[in-house]
Amino acid sequence: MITLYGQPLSSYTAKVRVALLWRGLTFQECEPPGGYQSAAWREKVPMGTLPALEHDGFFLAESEAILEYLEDAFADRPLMPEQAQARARVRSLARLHDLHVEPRVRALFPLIRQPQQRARLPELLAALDDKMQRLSEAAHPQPYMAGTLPSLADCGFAVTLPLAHRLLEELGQAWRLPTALSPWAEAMAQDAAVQAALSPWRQATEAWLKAARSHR
Ligand SMILES: N[C@@H](CCC(=O)N[C@@H](CS)C(=O)NCC(=O)O)C(=O)O
Repeated sequence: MITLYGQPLSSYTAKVRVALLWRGLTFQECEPPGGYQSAAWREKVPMGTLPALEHDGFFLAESEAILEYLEDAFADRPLMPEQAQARARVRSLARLHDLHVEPRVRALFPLIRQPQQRARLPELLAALDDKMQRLSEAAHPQPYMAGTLPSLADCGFAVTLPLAHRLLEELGQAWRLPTALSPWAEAMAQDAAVQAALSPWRQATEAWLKAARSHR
């Protein structure tokens, strides 16, 4: 039995959902026991973050560790190539998402909630575009980030880049991916598992944006 602990609005939860659906695994989803940021949740995940995964009594936090665990535990449905250097490249691109790109997207959230911060948009947009340009130079998608097949390197970007697009749209800013990433975006848009994984996250994001709009 696999349980994904998370919340619909959590993009890192959606990242793990992409991997689970790509693998065709059956799983249930639960909100964190006691609620997000609760003492009960911190007892299980000291950093208090989402998501976490439970598999037959084994409990694990941190999305990238979860993705690698699924790779080891369900080896018949790989999201990693076999060759050592190709595997390392997948990990490197996945790190690039978590450490460089996602934080630049997350930095846009305060601008949605607090219109007085919007003067920072040009600076934040330039920082994001710089990371996107570097990503396009690092990845050369064919059409997936690490080659011709989906891999762990795609899971985070599958959520974060639509999130960037949606947040910037909300901020009145048209945004386009670097041309080299267009085939990747097209592949994601046509991928049924990715779109199913994003569905609860999209709904929650729209509800959050609506609520943020009404509080301004
Ligand atoms: N490195 C963590 C990051 C997860 C993360 O930042 N999750 C967000 C929700 S999408 C969160 O829990 N934020 C609250 C916090 O950091 O306290 C992972 O990959 O699981």
